[in-house]
Amino acid sequence: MKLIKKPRWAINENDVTPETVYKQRRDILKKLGITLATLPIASQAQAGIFDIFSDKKEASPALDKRIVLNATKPQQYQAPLSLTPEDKILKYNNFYEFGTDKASPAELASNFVTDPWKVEIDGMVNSPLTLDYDDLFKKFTLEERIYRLRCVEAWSMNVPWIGFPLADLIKLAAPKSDAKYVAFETLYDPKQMPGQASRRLGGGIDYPYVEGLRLDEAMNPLTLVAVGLYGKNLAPQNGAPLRLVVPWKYGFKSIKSIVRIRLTDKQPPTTWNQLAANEYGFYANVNPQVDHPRWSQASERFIGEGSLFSSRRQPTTMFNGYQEEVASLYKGMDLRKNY
Ligand SMILES: Nc1nc2c(c(=O)[nH]1)N[C@H]1C(S)=C(S)[C@@H](COP(=O)(O)O)O[C@H]1N2
Ligand SMILES: [Mo]
Repeated sequence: MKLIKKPRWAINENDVTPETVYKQRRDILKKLGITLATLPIASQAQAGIFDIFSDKKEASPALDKRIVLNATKPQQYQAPLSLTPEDKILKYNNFYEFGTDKASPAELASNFVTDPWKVEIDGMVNSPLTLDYDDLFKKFTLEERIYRLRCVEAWSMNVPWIGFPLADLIKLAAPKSDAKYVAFETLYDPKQMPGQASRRLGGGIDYPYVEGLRLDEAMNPLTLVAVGLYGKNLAPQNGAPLRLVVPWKYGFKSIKSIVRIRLTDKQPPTTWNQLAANEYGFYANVNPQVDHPRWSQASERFIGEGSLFSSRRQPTTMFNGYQEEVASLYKGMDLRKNY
């Protein structure tokens, strides 16, 4: 296993076997009828016991490389939701830069380089700035927040993110008074992102992936820049080293692996809207009453414990359950027109 230097913002070494992986391995040994007692003494030597599981499938490289983060746990964001298991969040992804099927990102992004990294905040601001990799973990107070994530494809997860309010970052840049929108851009690097090098693999999207929010949506306290989940920094497939999380909007608004954040006075173009404007709007607020042209949005498949396809169905709620926090942003707007 590759050893990674301990960054200043980390609180733990990364080369400790996580308890869950340890337990999984022990369960597998049990199923195979292997107990410590039945193994020859020599093979019980610490280093050797789990060697038969040291291929890529068992010891997920993404799990191994992640580092424990130090974060506060503000009470109002510790929602009593049942969490989606970590391995599902790590292995069931939408990240078309690494292929269009759910399993591809975890495989094809495993060597994606996220350190060093640079993110520029510019446009209509008085103090443009650039953040580097370490800044993402040191410059802002990191919080753990449990949020619902609702994909436009009608599945959902509950994720314990780690990150900081986007508002903290935007305030640092000091927006000019005429700025009205925030535009986001994902890294463009076809050498590393096979979906950008092939229209077939990348789902026909014109890269880089772009997204946008109205400035008041961006400044809402719920809008998060995530740098981690489940207590560790993000794996590449989840949008390392930083991605947006806008929990009251469909998942495609939560753009991954961001390199540029630009303040502007015009509504920015957004990737899925450009691809199919009648199916994906700029707002993309979760709304059980406004169906996708090809499927209902009234309910969703919650991805929890157990098989992906036996997951329970649950009703979808307005603004994904965050109406108290965000409904006022859309007062007087026709949400059927502004889907
Ligand atoms: N750059 C980029 N960001 C992206 C996507 C993508 O394909 N490329 N997919 C989006 C979609 S459709 C969803 S549902 C979420 C999924 O995030 P997750 O894989 O961490 O669950 O990421 C969003 N951000
Ligand atoms: Mo999605």
